[in-house]
Amino acid sequence: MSAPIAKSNQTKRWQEMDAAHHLHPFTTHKELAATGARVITKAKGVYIYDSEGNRLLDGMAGLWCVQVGYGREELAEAGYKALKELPFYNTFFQTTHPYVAELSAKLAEVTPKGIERFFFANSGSEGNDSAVKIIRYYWNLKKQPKKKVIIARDKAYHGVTLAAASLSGLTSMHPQADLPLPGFVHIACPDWYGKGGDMSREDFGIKTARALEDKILELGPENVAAFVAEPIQGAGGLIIPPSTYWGEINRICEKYDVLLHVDEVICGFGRTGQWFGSDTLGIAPDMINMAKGLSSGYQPIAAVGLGPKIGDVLFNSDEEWSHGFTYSGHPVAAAVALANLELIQKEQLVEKAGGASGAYFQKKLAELADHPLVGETRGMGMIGAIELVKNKKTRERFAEDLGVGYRCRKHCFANGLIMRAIGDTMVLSPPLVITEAEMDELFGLARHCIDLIAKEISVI
Ligand code: PXG
Repeated sequence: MSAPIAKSNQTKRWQEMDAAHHLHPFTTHKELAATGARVITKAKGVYIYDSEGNRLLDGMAGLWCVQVGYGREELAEAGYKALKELPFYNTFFQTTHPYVAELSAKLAEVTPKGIERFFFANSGSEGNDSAVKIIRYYWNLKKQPKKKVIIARDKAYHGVTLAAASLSGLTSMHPQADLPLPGFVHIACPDWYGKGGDMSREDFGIKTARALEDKILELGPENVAAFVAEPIQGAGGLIIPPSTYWGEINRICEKYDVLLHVDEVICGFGRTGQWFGSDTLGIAPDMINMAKGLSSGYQPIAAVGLGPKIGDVLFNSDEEWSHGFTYSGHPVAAAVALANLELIQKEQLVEKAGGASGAYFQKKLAELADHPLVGETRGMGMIGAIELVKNKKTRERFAEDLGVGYRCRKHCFANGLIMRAIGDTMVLSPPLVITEAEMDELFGLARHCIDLIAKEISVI
C-alpha cells in the first residue's frame, strides 16, 4: 500500500510503533517498514480519513463489510448500552442472554428459507472451522463416518484458520502452513472470463458444475461429506457464476447426499441485492456461514446457520456437542449486530441494493466497459469488478510482473478512492448506504485512475 509521505510527528510516531511491534495480516513487513503504514483515524458515512487529513471514498466498505456506512449512532448506542448492562456473559452451561436470543430470532427471519438455528463465532474463519466440525459430526451422528471428504473450489477464500485455509483455493495460502489438511480437495471454479475460452457462459457453467459430479464419482459418494462454496467468489476475483451453475450444483448435492455449505461472508446482508447470495442465485443450502455485514464490521461476530437436515440431528442428539468459544454470542457483539439488522430493515438497504441504488451502481459500472483498458465489467446488486486487460477482444491479460492492478490501486489511494485490486481485477463493494452523488464521485475517480494507469503502461 502506498502511504502518503508522513508530515506530522504524530503520524511518524504511530508508524514507528506499528513497524516495530505490529505483525499485520497478509503483509510483506520489510516493504511496509520502508513505506510506513497509512494511519486511519476516523470514518463517517462512505468516507475514511487518515492521520494526514486525507479523505478517501471507501469503495470497499472496509473489507466488504460496512453495509450501513461508518459512524452510525444507533450501533454505537446499542453497543454502549450492552457494555453497561452486560459487558460479558457466556452462553455455555445452559445459559443465554437477551441479546443473543433476540439476534438468533432475527436471523431466522432474514436468512434463507429453512435456516433457523445459529451457532456464533467471532470471525468468518472461525465460522468455517466450526462448519467443518459440524459437517464431520453430522455424518458421525448419521452413522456414516466414512463420509468425510470436503470439496471446495479453486480461488475460493474461506478464511485463514486451519480448516478454513484448507477450504480456501488460493494456493499461495497453503505452503507456509503445510496445508491443505488431509480430506480437503478442490475443483475448478466457474471463472468464465478467465477460463471459459470460446465456450458460452451457460455451457461453461454446466461444465464447471459437472466437475463436482465427476469429483464425487471419483472419490465415491460414500466418502464425500460436503461441498463448500461462496455464491459469488469474492477475494478470488469476484467470480460470478453463469446462470446455469447453481441449479446444477443443487441437483448434484441432492443426488449424492452431499451437504451444501454456502459461505455467505461477503454475499450476505444485501450485498447481491437480496438478503443472501443464496436467495439471489437460487441456491438451496444445508448450512451457511456469515460474518462481515452481520454487524457491518462494527463488532467481530460470525454465525453458522443450520437448515433442518443438520439442525434436527444436532438438536435431537442426547450427546453434548463439544465445541464453542468463550465469546460465542458475546452480548456486546450480539447487541450491535441486532441493531445493525434493524437499521438495514428500517432503511430498506436490501431493497435498495436490489432496486434503485443497485441499478444505478450497475449502470455506472457498465459505463466503464467502453474504456480501452477494460475487458469486462460485471456485478450484481452493490458489488462489481473491472477487468484491466491487454487485449479486450481475446481477454489476454498483462504480464503479472507489470503489476497493473496494484499500480491502479496506488493511483486510487493517491486520488482519494479505495478500490481493491485482485491481480488486475479491480473490485468495488461500497457501503449499501452510498448515494447516487457519491457513486458519481466513485466512478469518476475510478475512470480517472484507470486513465492514469493506461497512460502509465503505454509509456513503459
Ligand atoms: N469467507 C469469506 C467468503 C470471506 O470473504 C472469510 C470467510 C473469513 O472471514 P474472517 O472474518 O475470518 O476474515 C472471508 C474474509 C480481501 C479480504 O482482501 C477478504 C476477506 C478477509 C480479508 C481480506 O478481499 N474475506
